[in-house]
Amino acid sequence: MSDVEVTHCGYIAIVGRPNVGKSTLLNHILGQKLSITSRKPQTTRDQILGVKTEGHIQAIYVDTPGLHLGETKAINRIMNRTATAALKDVDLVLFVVDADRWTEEDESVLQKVKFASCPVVLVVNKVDQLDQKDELLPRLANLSERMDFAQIVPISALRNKNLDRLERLVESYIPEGMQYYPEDQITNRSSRFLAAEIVREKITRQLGQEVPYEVAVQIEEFVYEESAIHISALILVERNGQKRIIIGDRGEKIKLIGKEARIDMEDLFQHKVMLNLWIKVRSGWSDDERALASLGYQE
Ligand code: GDP
Ligand code: K
Ligand code: MG
Repeated sequence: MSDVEVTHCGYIAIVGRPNVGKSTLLNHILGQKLSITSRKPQTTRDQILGVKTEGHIQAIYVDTPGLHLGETKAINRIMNRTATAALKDVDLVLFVVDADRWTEEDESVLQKVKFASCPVVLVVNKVDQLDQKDELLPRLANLSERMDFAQIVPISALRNKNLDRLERLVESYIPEGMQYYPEDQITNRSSRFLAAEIVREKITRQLGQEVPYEVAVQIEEFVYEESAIHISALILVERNGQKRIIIGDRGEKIKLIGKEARIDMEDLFQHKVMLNLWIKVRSGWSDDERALASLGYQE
């Protein structure tokens, strides 16, 4: 127990289209890799909470899947519902955009964010790789004419630029309230869930465009022993070709995925990990609401 009593506690939703850096922001605020990230959209499929308790303030961040335009597949519909629900019942919204680009998808997020019942901070991310410098200011001016932002904060989540300022700003919006999570708890998610997410991240990163977002990971075994945590993960893909790609020549790709995942797990769990990966083809899972529910993608 810390000796400072928590007197302020609140929820902050991190929203924005896919790939603007929402999960990177959460990880860097927490100083721990909790939410998986990658260059590909749809990396974050579920809502995940990141809890930061510092002094008398507990900030509960809600990382969301990006809002999508395509609602054709069941998994996209579920991800959109998750992201929209996060806008309700929070004390502050961080609307994250890419400093360099404004797209139709940003536009549709703006339309939703407009109706948030709490203050909205516009977080302009990736300023470290800003190319179109002269386009940014007019765009921001235009945006703030169309919506009343509590504040506009330029940051680089990846390079930890201006995150201190953003956090102090966030804290100023956290209302009085009782502590919700113990101060050493950093997420609402189970270790099993985090383990599955780590494997999914490594697969997403290892593969080029070949395999889209049709990979799911199920943890079949998670046994904690003094010597090591024994984890078995089942990778589900849609097609045989995807299975071949993930396995790679003489199994070298899946070996690498397993190695990288194990290193991240050991870092997160602070314990030795023995990881086993299995792979299975199960076609149609990403478009089948029932199969999704059994994988945990449910509200
Ligand atoms: P999300 O889909 O909004 O959660 O985005 P991610 O956090 O997964 O990040 C998408 C990609 O943008 C990843 O490749 C990140 O490394 C990259 N990224 C995130 N923040 C920054 C940043 O501040 N600067 C740069 N250059 N890249 C970033
Ligand atoms: K992403
Ligand atoms: Mg994400």
